Amino acid sequence: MKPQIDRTTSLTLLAVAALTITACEKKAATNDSAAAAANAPAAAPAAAAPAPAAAGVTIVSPKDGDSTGADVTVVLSKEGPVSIEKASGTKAEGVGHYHLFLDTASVADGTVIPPTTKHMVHIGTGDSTYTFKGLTPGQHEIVAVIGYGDHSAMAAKRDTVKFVVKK
Ligand SMILES: [Cu+2]
Repeated sequence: MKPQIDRTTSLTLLAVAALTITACEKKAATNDSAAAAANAPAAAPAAAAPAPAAAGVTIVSPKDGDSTGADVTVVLSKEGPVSIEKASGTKAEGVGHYHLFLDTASVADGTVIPPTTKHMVHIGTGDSTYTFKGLTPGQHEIVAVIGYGDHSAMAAKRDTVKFVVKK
């Protein structure tokens, strides 16, 4: 603004003066806000939101150590930023469906899970339950894994339960 002063009319000078006052008031207000913000951080760390939960699956039922009948309904629950949907055949980030491995090793993250067998199940409908029927008496293990729409295992938290089918 300074270089303009010598060649401006008094009217313009008035306008400039008015603008300057407005600008100063704004600046003062900003400084007050900044001062208030500067005082706030003392309380902020305690109020900080917890880190977002990682995507994963929990086996709600059966519970680890349960005794069951020959037919075992597995109930699953998801956590974190993942959407459980019908298998689409394509990989979309954050979208998948559940897979169960019964008494067999689960695949590594990123590996495509082979087609369904008695021991390897795709819950491709997007459901969160599946019933294994006619399990033999004795101890069994189930591992739940979320896989993408293309059935590749998602790098998400897995869950494992061991249970016993009664004689
Ligand atoms: Cu699948």
